[in-house]
Amino acid sequence: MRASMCLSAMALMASVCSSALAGGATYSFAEPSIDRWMNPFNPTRGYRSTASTFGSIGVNIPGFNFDDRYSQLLVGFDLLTQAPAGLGVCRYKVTAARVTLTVSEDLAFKYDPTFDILSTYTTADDGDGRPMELFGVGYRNGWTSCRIDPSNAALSAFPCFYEGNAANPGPAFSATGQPNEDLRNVFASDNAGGVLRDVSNFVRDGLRVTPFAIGRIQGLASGALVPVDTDVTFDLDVENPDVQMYLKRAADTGLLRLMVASMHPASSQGGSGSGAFATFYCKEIGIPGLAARLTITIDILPVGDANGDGSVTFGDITTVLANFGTSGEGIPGDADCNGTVAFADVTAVLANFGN
Ligand SMILES: [Ca+2]
Ligand SMILES: [Ca+2]
Ligand SMILES: [Ca+2]
Ligand SMILES: [Ca+2]
Repeated sequence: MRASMCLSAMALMASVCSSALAGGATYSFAEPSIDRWMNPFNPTRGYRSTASTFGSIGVNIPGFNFDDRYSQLLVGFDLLTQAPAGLGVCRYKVTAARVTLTVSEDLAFKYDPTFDILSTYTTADDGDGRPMELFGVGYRNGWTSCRIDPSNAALSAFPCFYEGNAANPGPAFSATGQPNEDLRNVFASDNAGGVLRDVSNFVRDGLRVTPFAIGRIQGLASGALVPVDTDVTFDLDVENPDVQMYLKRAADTGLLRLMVASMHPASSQGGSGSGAFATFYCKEIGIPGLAARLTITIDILPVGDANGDGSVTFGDITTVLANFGTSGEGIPGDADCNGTVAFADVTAVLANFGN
């Protein structure tokens, strides 16, 4: 509709249309809509003031068999409270996204700013600690993301994975409440090939996993113990197509959900300070600036922009032809956003040429 209006009045309206349709904006969220400690033995569901992340390699409790990424932290931001949602996945391009968390325990774990490859987990710690990692999120048992609104009962019940409180403690860890592996209702995923696979048991399954981001600490040396109240920044790898697709979907739904995880050993296995693992503030700490925050830059692409460079030019015809006959969500060449690349996409480029 908007595109045809632009076309019919192109001579007069070209500059107005392009400014209305194209261009990006940066949005900042001072705290998450939801933050929840995804540990099977979390009795307080969504309303703990801190949440820790650690692995279960080497943990052996008779009768239990935990996920490798045993303790995860779910953080979510309702982008739709600030950014336009629902334009179609292919209309969005996220050019930057940064999540910042703050450490709530003093000198509990070593700072490892680099990715640890799979083989370092199958033998022993590689000696320089474990990185803090950020992932996308997948669901089991019919749960899904909804806008967080505690005043709306329908949004604080199945299938919405909501933020619990003392009166309504939030969804259980798994369908049965069981803590064992492959059961968690919400799990970390790397969206490999566009598929939201559960990477919680990547060591057991031998998965080569690519996190969306590694946590970085400004001014702290690799291997140093991390002081309390240290900020950890996660710059999402928007150039990774799996990450970009996840973010495009999030921009379209208006709901971004992410999982913080690390393979730090649990405290029972030793380590300096109060525990060998990372612990972060949640918004229930009640102090502004300590819970997870997000800065995200979202470009809205013009209709007809088949190659996602922000304008509709001859290069988009080339991209349509180069991808002719392919199909999938948000793929290059899909100028009319219908999920396939066909002749109609050439028409869509020509109809919006110059936008
Ligand atoms: Ca919370
Ligand atoms: Ca390491
Ligand atoms: Ca283009
Ligand atoms: Ca198409």
